[in-house]
Amino acid sequence: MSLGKKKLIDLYTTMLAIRRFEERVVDEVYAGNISGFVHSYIGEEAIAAGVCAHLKREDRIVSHHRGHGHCIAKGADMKRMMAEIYGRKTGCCKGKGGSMHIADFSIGMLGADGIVGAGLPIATGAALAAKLEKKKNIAAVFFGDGACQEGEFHETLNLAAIWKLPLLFVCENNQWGVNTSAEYSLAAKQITRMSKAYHITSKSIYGNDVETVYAAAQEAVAQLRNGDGPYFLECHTYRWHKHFLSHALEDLRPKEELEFWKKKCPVAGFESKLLGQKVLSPAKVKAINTRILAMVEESHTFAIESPFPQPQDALEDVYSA
Ligand SMILES: Cc1ncc(C[n+]2csc(CCOP(=O)(O)OP(=O)(O)O)c2C)c(N)n1
Ligand SMILES: [Mg+2]
Repeated sequence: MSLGKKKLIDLYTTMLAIRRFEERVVDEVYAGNISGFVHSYIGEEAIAAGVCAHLKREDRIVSHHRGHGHCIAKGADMKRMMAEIYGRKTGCCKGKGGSMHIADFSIGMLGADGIVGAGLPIATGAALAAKLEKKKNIAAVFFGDGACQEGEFHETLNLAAIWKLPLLFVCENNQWGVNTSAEYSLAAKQITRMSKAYHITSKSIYGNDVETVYAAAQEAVAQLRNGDGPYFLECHTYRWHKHFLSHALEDLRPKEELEFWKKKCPVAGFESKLLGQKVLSPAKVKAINTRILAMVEESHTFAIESPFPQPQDALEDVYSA
């Protein structure tokens, strides 16, 4: 598959935007400027970029605790994201959610979740809604290898299969859940063995190559829009940072493993490929980088200059049935 120059540069730009945004967040967390738990998506950028490139604004996604990349790839406003991470009133969720709960319904981002696996049934509802709306819209859910050990994972696979829902399962298999390896904790060993057991079309791919992800997601989304039921995409990848950003948390993953995967950086790898193919020039790379860094800086200024919510705001935007 040969993508046009514009598409290739778009994919690169999305990945770089995620990377630069995340790098700033990492720095701010370690400087003690951001409170709460923050999980970095660095190292996994190709998945969000490659999948979301096929989604329309009306398609809905549900993310997980490592969700900043999905938000950016789906078109979220960086300023409102950063403000949310800083717990400010101008944030996507008025500062009440923080890093792990960024949602923006206007772009089809239904939210992220601190409860492992909790996004799966929510996405099932979004896919059911899409099916009932009959507009050929779809839903996609991002989750980790750890979520595949949850009961709701199986319930979701089962319902999506029997109801032929337009639901794209995107498993970001970074091989670890905190400090427990998937090799130890997943009895099925290969995650797609489980999805195949539910008769769901499944594919396992290398998730650090954005063109590979893009091609696989294209095939998956075509099936979903055609009404042919769910699709399961397992993407092999690796996170570069500790489970969450903290001086106190230990990282028990083997150092050599991390170094091995850092050499497979999705952003640097794609950049050198595009430079080699003359799709990008060094000047263009510099210009894209400068523009993104300015956006990140602007988002940061916007966040820290925004007010915190007030105690009485806790009673707004809540309801009881
Ligand atoms: C139901 C539930 N169990 C345990 C936890 C604690 N916890 C938070 S993230 C995590 C690991 C998740 O691993 P994975 O799904 O592979 O995502 P990753 O962090 O690797 O991206 C665990 C065990 C939780 N938040 N919710
Ligand atoms: Mg994991």
